[in-house]
Amino acid sequence: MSIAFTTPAELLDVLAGARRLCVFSGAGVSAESGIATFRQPDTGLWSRFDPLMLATLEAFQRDPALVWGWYEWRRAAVLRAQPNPAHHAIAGLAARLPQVCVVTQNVDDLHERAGARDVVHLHGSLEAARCSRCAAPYAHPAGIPAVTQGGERMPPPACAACGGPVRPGVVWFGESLPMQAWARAEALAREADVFLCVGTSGLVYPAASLPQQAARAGAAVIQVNPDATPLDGCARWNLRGPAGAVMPALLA
Ligand code: BJW
Ligand code: ZN
Repeated sequence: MSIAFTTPAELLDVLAGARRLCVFSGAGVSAESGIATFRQPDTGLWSRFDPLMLATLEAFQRDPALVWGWYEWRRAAVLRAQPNPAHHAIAGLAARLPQVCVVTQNVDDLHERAGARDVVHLHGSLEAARCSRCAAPYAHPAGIPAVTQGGERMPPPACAACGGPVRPGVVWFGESLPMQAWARAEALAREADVFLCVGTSGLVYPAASLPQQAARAGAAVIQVNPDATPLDGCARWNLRGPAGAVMPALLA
């Protein structure tokens, strides 16, 4: 069932009665904070940048300064951004329901900054850089990196332990998801009675299999997205609108 905007009473009842709610989020949740999504025409990162040049291990090995500079540019944007009403509404759900977990594909920390306490990062984090050789964690210096545009080169720092090049702590195409995070996400999807997908195109696997897994295990799947996605079919409700407006309405 697709609706224009008013929240159906039955949906509000299902949400209010949720015992185990899993929120599954994507880049659309942070769009209203000014963080670019990936696949939207014109504004999406992949409409301006080639993922094969930036978001694979081969790209990093070929041109580490290009890749490191691009991720520092994106980290600077996140440091300047603030959580929006969607992040706040998601964090607010925890005060009303017995168990709320957020499984996010986002590499920003806006869920946490809005107050969400249980956040699983499937695709890593911009703040979790590590050595590409020995995996030692790297702590970014405080402050906002001085990269003003995507495409500006910046050599990656050298690892303090082994001298190897430090890499962004994100999951690139062809890489496995962090094992513990993925195991937890699958368990949360299977155990959820309500599974809420917010702002994801549902195109990137294996993350995109979670709504299907949840639906098959009996969860009521709700989707919030201004556009149609491949997840529409497994959602009991498709709420078409921006997360910053729809999510607060779900708590009203
Ligand atoms: C709003 C809104 C508003 C806008 N409010 N909504 C099975 C089938 C086919 C392919 C594969 C497969 N299994 C694996 C693959 C390969 C690949 C893959 O899935 N490719 C597909 C693209 C075809 N997957 C992988 O490589 C994964 N690894 C893996 O499978 O390992 C095993 C393996 C090893 C070796 C070989 C093969 C397999 C890893 C995937 C890692 C994804 N990494 C990225 C980059 C992370 C780092 C970075 O940030 O740079 O993660 S790609 C990018 O996409 C990022 C995102 O987390 C991810 C998902 O995107 P998301 O969040 O859905 O954003 P968008 O832009 O796509 O959508 C935004 C949505 O928001 C839209 O719907 C808008 O309408 C909506 N929206 N404003 C609400 N205000
Ligand atoms: Zn090292």
